[in-house]
Amino acid sequence: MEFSNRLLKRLSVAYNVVVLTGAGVSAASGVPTFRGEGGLWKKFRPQELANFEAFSRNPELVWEWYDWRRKLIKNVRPNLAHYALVDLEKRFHDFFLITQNVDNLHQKAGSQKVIELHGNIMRNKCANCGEPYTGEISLKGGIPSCKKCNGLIRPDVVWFGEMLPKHEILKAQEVSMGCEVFFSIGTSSLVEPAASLPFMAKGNGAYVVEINTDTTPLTDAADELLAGPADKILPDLIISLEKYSQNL
Ligand code: BV8
Ligand code: ZN
Repeated sequence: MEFSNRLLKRLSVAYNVVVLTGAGVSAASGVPTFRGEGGLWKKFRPQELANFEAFSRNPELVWEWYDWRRKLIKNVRPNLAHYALVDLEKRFHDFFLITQNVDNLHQKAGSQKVIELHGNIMRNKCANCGEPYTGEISLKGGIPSCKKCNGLIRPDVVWFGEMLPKHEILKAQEVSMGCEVFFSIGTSSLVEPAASLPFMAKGNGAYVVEINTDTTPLTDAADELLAGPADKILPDLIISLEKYSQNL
């Protein structure tokens, strides 16, 4: 893939770069996205699963869904997009990887500076007092309860209508507003407050690049859309950046 001189030039002198990722980055690892073909929302209805009311009404059903996703995620590996982001992290003095994904694949690939906006499906906590729960989850024996307050244990992910973890969203907004180049990769740019981050970056003078197989509500506002799969585009970008820097 060819990249614009504008992008390569900016990246070759950039000090701080921020990346926002969504489910599209994990697609090549075999993790279903939410809204695309074969997406999770096609088979299930979000209002029945990814919110607290659904969990209060039918915790077993919600746990079945997460257990199914967790088993799927346990068997998948990071793909070339994840590894390219590990490489990209080493090239800039200040680099932050903000992810909406809960699949732990950025950490598995070796990314260090990951800001998890929507939690992590591999972690559990008490639905009542928030106490982390490190025990095994085996649904056969029923949903485990909190040792502290006897509340039900739930996945440590952010559901619709729930506030995002304060530290993470504040840090994500801070670094987005202070970066020179902002990448939005593999996200439908629909879920707030994550979807506003590229607009905040742009409002503060960042060069905004979208990498997506489709267009999204961000596309018109972005400085560039690199159309295609992230697991192909990102490794190509690393190679082009390497060549560009050598010819400087
Ligand atoms: C909150 C749970 C305060 C974890 C998820 C009305 C208007 C605006 C906002 C709202 C509104 N009403 C309510 C809201 C707020 C709501 C929201 O944004 N709703 C939207 C949908 C209208 N947000 C919230 O509730 C958030 N909390 O705001 O609290 C508040 C409280 C009450 C009321 C108002 C405000 C909580 C948000 C977190 C929700 N949790 N999931 C889990 O089970 O995983 S959301 C779910 O969507 C995932 O977490 C995921 O991270 C997130 C975003 O999805 P994407 O990652 O973008 O994935 P998607 O499938 O959509 O897109 C994939 C993209 O990749 C596509 O563009 C595709 O083209 C592309 N692609 C595919 N393959 C590739 C690729 N790209 C590149 N390469 C490829 N190979
Ligand atoms: Zn508790």
